[in-house]
Amino acid sequence: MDFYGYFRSSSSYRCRIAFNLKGLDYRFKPVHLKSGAQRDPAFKALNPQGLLPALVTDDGAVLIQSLAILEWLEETHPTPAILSSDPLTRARERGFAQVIACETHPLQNLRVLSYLTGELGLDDAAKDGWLTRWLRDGLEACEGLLAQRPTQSRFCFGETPGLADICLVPQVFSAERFGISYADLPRVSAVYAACQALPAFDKAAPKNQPDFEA
Ligand SMILES: N[C@@H](CCC(=O)N[C@@H](CS)C(=O)NCC(=O)O)C(=O)O
Repeated sequence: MDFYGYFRSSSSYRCRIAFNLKGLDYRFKPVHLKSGAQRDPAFKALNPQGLLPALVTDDGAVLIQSLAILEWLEETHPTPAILSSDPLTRARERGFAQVIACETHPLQNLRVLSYLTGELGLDDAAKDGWLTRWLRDGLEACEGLLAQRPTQSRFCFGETPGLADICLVPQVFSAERFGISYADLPRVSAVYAACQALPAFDKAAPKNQPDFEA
């Protein structure tokens, strides 16, 4: 498999965690987001949306959108599972993942931030206010969902990491990167710490990627 990603990309980070949890190898194809390589015609021929990640399977099929890639990985490499065998828990895991991937992360995306400071002319303080508003909103929702769980557990929805943890960790990492505190969210903090202790998560961290830049 060829995996097109970038060390700091949250949605690439999600896929890297899943590859590691499932013990899958891939050829890494770096796409330098900061210099706009995602808009190069060669990359847009692969993903017309011009966003990371993209995965080219061994059969040459191109997959985009991290949640779709994660679901495909789960269906083609079911062990170890990242989704519960219980339909209700599975729906909760997917709902939690979507709070992050559909409602929170898109508002911190490079192209959105560039539009705020470019076309809309916002200064850095206003941009930081935007980030704090929307990232806190998402993380507070995650804390609420974790508090609602019928059974409290080490990871989001059980004693092994799954889809929800895969989405939560890159989102908390982004909060740290943007200087947004989450210390008052005890369940989010505890799950993040539990995940950080696992090699699959550590190996997927931005600082451990071949294209890492300080
Ligand atoms: N919903 C998409 C999000 C994709 C996305 O926004 N990717 C970011 C990196 S995390 C990107 O490529 N940004 C480039 C840009 O904004 O120009 C997914 O989950 O894959």
